[in-house]
Amino acid sequence: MTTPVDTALIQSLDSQHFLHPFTDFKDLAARGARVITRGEGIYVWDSEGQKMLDAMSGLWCVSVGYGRKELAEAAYQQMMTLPYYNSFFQTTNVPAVQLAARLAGLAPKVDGRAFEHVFYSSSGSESNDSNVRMVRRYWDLLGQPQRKVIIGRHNGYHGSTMAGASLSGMSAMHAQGDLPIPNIAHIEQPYFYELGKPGETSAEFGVRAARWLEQEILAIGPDKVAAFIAEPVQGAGGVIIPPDTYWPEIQRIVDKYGILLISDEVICAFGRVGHWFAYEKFGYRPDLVTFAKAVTSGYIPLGGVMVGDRVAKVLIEQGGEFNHGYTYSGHPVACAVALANLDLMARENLPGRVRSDIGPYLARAFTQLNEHPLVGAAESCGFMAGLVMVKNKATKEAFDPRLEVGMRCRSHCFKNGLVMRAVGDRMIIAPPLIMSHGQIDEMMTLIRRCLDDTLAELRAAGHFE
Ligand code: PXG
Repeated sequence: MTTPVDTALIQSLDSQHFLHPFTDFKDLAARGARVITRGEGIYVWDSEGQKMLDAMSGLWCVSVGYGRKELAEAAYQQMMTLPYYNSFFQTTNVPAVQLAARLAGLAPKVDGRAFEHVFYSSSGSESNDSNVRMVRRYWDLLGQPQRKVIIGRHNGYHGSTMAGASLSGMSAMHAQGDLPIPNIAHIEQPYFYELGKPGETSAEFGVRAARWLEQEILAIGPDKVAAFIAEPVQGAGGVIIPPDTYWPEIQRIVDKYGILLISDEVICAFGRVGHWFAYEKFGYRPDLVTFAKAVTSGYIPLGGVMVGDRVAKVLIEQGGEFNHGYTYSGHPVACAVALANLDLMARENLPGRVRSDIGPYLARAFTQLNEHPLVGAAESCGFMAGLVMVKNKATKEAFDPRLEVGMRCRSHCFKNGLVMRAVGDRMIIAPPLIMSHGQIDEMMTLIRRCLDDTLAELRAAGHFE
């Protein structure tokens, strides 16, 4: 058991010394941070002893749940054997090589194209920085240095470094720090609920949304476009699931103009949507795949890029130094933990479980929330799901953003012992992939309770009929 924690002391030191990510520091200092002290299975506990069902897997990462001793053991063993060595100067290490080979084996070939190579980093953001560097190097080597523009999407999330935040399509992030950096463009997201036209089917919308890419390519000039980057399902943007017609049309367009396709699978890989890699589910052929988070189930930082044959061949065969890399590229302890994590995922068949058991089970339960008076639309993909709370279901009228309905709901979640994330008025989940049916039922009961409590609060304040 853990030793008791002096909550007031930790909160005070926290506000004195710790600047949290994506946080209003003044506001947090006034409220005090919740101190999370322990995790086991799908639950976490705070320093006051409150138990919470973690429907967000930490931050989309703890896919195998908390307290898995195999992962701690793998880290311990590797630290005792070789805690660190670099891979810069003609050296390598065993776990980094083994993991690269394992990942290459897990990434399915599509139309004969394989992913035989991995470039490592320690996070999703760094991996996308590596993508920008690698994409530009690729086109330089092919004698097309004018191909510099990378197209992302509004409300996409690709990280928080200068390049990661630039590829992301979040206006609040761009507003702070003169972003995006040059040669990054954005198209609109495939969010049917908000952007579908009256009378349009989701299939029709999916094709129309994909064609925004073609319009942007033509506006920029096809010979200037280097790559398109997108998440298979937008995570941080609010679990925005594209219509089935979206990805095939995107594939047609990138093929037509010969531009590289980057699948940012930092959230979607390693079972989240029922496959080791999400491009398999959606049936497209990326050239680069970003990964991080669940590759170690968040137990230790690790990220990277799966480099497909098309890019790897040029980088390797043309030669010349690629002037890019990190101290921790191929960190032996992180790679050893990833290997143990992937072993565990394979042993427990987590991608298969999501695909044919708990994914469909969650889908049945979650879509029933469409009947709730507050819910405009509720849908899931694999083991991630999102719903939008609206003022009027029939007209899709949104709440006044100043009411902060999502944050109100999130407060009810904490109170009821549930961790659920609010993105505006969307409530989203990405629970650990180890959940039993009983635990999914327990989570759904909590979600309903939180929606009911939010509804009662809005009604009492006269904000809902
Ligand atoms: N790409 C995607 C698709 C992500 O979801 C990153 C890149 C960046 O990864 P790092 O490891 O640099 O954080 C992410 C990260 C949220 C939230 O609020 C989501 C992320 C990170 C922090 C918060 O949902 N995703």
